[in-house]
Amino acid sequence: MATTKRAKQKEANAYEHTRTGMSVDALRRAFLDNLFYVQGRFPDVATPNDFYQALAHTIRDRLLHRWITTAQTYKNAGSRTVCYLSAEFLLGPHLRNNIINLGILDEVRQAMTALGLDLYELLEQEEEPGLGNGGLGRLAACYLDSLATLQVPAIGYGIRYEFGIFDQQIRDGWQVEVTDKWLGAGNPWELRRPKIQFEVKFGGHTEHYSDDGRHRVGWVPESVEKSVGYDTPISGYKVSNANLLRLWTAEAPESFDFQAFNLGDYYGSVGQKVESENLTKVLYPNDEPEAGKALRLRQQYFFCSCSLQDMLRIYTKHHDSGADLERFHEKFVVQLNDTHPAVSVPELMRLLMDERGMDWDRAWRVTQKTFAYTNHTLLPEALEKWPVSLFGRMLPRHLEIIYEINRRFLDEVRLRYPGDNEKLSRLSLIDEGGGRYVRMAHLACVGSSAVNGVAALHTELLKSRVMRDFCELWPEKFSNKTNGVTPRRFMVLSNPELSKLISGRIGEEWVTHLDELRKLEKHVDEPGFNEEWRRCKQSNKQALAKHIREHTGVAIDPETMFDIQVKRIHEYKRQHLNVLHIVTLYNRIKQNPDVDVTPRTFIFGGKAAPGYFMAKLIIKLINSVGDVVNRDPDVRDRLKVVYFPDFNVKHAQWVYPAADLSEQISTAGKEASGTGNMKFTLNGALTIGTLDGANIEIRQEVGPENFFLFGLAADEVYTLQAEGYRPWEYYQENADLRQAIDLISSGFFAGGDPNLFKPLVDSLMSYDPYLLFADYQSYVDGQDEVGHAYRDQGHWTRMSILNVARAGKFSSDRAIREYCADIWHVEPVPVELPEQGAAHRAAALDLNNRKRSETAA
Ligand code: NBG
Repeated sequence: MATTKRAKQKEANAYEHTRTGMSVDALRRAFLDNLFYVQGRFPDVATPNDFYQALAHTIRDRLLHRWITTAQTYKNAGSRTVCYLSAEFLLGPHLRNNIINLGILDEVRQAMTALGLDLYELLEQEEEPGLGNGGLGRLAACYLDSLATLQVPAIGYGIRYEFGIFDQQIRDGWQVEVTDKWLGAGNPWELRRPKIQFEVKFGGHTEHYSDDGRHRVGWVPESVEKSVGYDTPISGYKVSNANLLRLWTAEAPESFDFQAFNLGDYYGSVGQKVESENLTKVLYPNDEPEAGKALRLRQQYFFCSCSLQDMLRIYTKHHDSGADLERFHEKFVVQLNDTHPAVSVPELMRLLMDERGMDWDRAWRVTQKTFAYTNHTLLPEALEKWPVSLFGRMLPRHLEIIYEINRRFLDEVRLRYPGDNEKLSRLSLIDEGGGRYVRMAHLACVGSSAVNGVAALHTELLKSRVMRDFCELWPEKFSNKTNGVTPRRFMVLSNPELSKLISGRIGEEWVTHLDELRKLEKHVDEPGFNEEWRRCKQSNKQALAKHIREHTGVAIDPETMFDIQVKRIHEYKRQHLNVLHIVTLYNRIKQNPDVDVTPRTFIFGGKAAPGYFMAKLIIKLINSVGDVVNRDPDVRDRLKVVYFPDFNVKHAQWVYPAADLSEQISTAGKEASGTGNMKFTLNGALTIGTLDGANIEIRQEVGPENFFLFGLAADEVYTLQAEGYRPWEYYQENADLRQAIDLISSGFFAGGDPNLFKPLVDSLMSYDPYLLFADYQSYVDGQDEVGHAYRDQGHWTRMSILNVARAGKFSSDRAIREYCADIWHVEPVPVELPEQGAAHRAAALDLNNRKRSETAA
């Protein structure tokens, strides 16, 4: 029975693939065509990159077919579109993801094999677009994936940085930053759209005047920049929908300033072009002080203005009631990914009022209904604010609008809380305490109809602390949307073996309905299954070991526990707490060489902001401790420390599937959610973690008995800080801690230099806001428990299976469904794909008709 069904399905697939140009033969022919006509190469002289490009174009063409059909379908449906505005999209390599989404991995592999090529070597050629720093940008990419898979009309809008996040090298234990030249070999996934071009003004002054009794405002800018859109298709998993990611780049309005050129100022005229194009040159690393980053504010405004102008263009074109902009929000809902796009609020007001003649009240109604805002951090230093003076100089009209929004808003507050000046100054969009600043989170909140946090605890803290006054004012605006990650990239793509094992037991439904993983629970005590599960992990560990060896020359042993911490390097994420544990184990072994410790390989990865001294020192510390530990014959077979350089999406895909233990050890209340924690869990790693961010929900789902908890809870952190945290006392009272710190202070890991790590130790011993010492003992105890548990491989594997089985909640599909239902109020619009030939014929017909009607006219 089942076989006939499968055979029928196979036949249907084969038919579908022929129909849509995805049979092995069609793929092979298209590949060769692209090699000749796009790359201009014969196989004999083609480089691996030529082969990659030819295959990428082959796949892209198949997506374009879907994409055009999707655009038509959405247009005809007249449905509401979600616009996801984000300064970062950390997409990761496209090729394999798109092949998987098209459901043609086998076909492509066969087509390449027939030509004597190895698909996996070609995949390795791809440079990933590193247009993001970390979790926030990666979340945006996961959400685009889910939006397309769920068939929701959506556009991602962002910036096409010429240089994305820097490439990281480790030299002598230190981080060295190297420019990321991701466009160097050409980007086959994007289409330049020279006609989708907008002007963006900067600087100058405003002029207020009366026109037929109506108050009008003109903005006389100092400079005008021009944008060009680049489009990348975003495929959904095994659906015909393909959405759009539109990234903006700045181009000089004229390649030359001809006037200056005629006057003989050749370099000056080229300089203007260089200055314009600098605008979208480079992504800013986060975790650095915002002050003085005028270019960053320029970038933010630039991409928001282009995106909103584009939406207005589409609105006017598609819903040809262009005059009726009062219903704009019925067709577009705009999600602000953190405050980076918050300047969209005054920009939409300006476009509606100054450029389309709408009055304030109407424009404000539309604006508020259009926007929703996601907050991604509670760290005060990460909450964006711009000096009023800088803002006014760059965006004089926007500052006026912000003042007016604020005036009206504070009038409302005064009515609600007469005489409460404290509250007024706490809520104001302008921070008046010591220098004047525009508070971007306040602007985003006032200008939006919905505000959300990214994990349950984070939303609670947002409501009760950072945005408390706002929540009191508009409780209905606030909600929680716990983050999620895409199971396509982070399971199907990066962990094919485990995916196959899972599908063999419970079918393939889980790929789009991750809750289905629950069905694994009934297999948990099947001895065969348990064993296969362990074999998968082992084989992924071998693969990672090989990969690390190729990249760093360091050999690691897949028989040891892989204890992994990969994420941005930051004091609040406490990579140095992990180091304290390593040093503690080292001391234990040195004191008693026969002591029983579970052999572990500690793997670290992550970039530090180039200007964040402490974070860079933490990297040096990890490498220095590694140097000593790895070389010491007493510990060599039991502890190993490696730094895997240049952690990015491509490398991450090797890491998560190979982890035994996931380190999620931030100080409680500091990590908004985390998404790496979810990726580890879904790949069968167990977590040692604090009650922070989404860890809390992971623990709830998988069960406390399958999670290693340690450390203070957020309220205990606040209490301790309020009472006065005295790290010195922990140091005095805890001999192991003292020994670890003393060893670092002595210069033992620094070639005898006691000054190298002094700044780090000083901070831990005095004002440390991340309370390492307070959590130290509890962490070491938790780690001992981990070491003990790992010895019982049967039980460990059981816990690993249960972690996966119960982690269905952490799919980005679930998160996007919640956004759709509660915030965006949008519905799926399924797309039906015509035959490739039929699509061409329809287009030709269309063109003929157009020609005929033009002739007639
Ligand atoms: C980050 C948080 C993470 C969270 C991601 C995605 C910023 C400002 N915030 O905890 O630190 O998982 O956002 O929501 O990058």
